[in-house]
Amino acid sequence: MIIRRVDLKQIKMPLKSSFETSFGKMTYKEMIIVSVFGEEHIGYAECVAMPFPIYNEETNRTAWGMMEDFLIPKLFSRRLSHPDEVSQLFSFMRRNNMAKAAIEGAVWDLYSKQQGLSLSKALGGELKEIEVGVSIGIEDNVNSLLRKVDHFLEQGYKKVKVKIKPGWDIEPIRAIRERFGMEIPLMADANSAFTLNDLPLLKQLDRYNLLMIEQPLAHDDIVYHAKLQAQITTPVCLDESIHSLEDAKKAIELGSCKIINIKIGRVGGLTEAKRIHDYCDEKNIPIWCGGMLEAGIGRAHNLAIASLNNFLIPGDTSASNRYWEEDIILPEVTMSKPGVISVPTKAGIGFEVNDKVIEKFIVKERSYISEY
Ligand code: OSB
Ligand code: MG
Repeated sequence: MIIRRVDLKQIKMPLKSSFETSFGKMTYKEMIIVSVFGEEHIGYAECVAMPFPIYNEETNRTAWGMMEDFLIPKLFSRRLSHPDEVSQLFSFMRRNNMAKAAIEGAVWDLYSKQQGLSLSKALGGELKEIEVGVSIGIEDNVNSLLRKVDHFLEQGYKKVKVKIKPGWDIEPIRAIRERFGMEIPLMADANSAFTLNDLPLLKQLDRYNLLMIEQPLAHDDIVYHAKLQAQITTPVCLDESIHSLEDAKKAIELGSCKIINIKIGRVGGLTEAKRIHDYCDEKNIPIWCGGMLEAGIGRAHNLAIASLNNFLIPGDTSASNRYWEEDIILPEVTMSKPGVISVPTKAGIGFEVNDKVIEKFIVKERSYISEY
């Protein structure tokens, strides 16, 4: 694969409705669109870092700097024959996984376009359609939460995830169960907002037949999560704590979780995501694809990874219209039937990039040309 040019474009797009988690409220999303130029094709990916280092340590600005100063020069320094080599090439750098994943993902898209394969096929995905859920932020009050849950169930979403934090914990879950019954697929995501001191409260959640509780404890913990899992029946799912296959192995060995949420950005790319998938498959640990409020390009990458066989739980990859007035790809991501999205079959990510929308929201851009 010959890569002579990489473009970075940062865009800032308003979310259709604000999204609040235990770490803050977002009304817009910034993302860096990476374009990697081959001889005939362009590979695309989206960096999923946030404007603030509140989910992990990265921001759009740090990711841009890491790509510009280290990752793009490294990419230009060697000729690749397969995108699996990119994560190896980037392993000199500690962390900064979202920056790494953005470049690596664009190379994967380019490679699959060169091979004439869908990104899903290139990754070894076999699922033709995937079941999807929706992640609902912290709402101002229970009534508005119930209205949202009703709205998304109406659209057919196969899993409802609600964000919780101290003070917005049992009540929203109880209210949803009371209104919609004990059987709708429901889970909670705490984004690290609790500690083991909250054990009595977390134990109360066991009454509500939740599919799982996602990342209840610290973002960098696997030890206390194991203590927690031993004392509650609700399965613990790790998000923030898992950055690599190594992390997943340790968490599974310790009993820190029964389920893992895979985000391509958090684990440093598609190759690592696939390795975690394969390992969890072997260990009978169910996984699902998380989300970072991606625009269409990132969403397309999520659809491709979620087409691997062990993605058995509906993920957070909702349709474009759940987030955006207008997405950056054509066609937009829609459900083919209620709660189901078809995995694209065209080459690469399988969508056209809508440059008109990108131009509308662009805040910064730069091209990098290889000197080799
Ligand atoms: O913890 O899964 C999370 C969004 C931003 C940062 C972290 C998380 C989320 C979501 C939204 O839950 C998932 C989505 O709809 O993309
Ligand atoms: Mg999460």
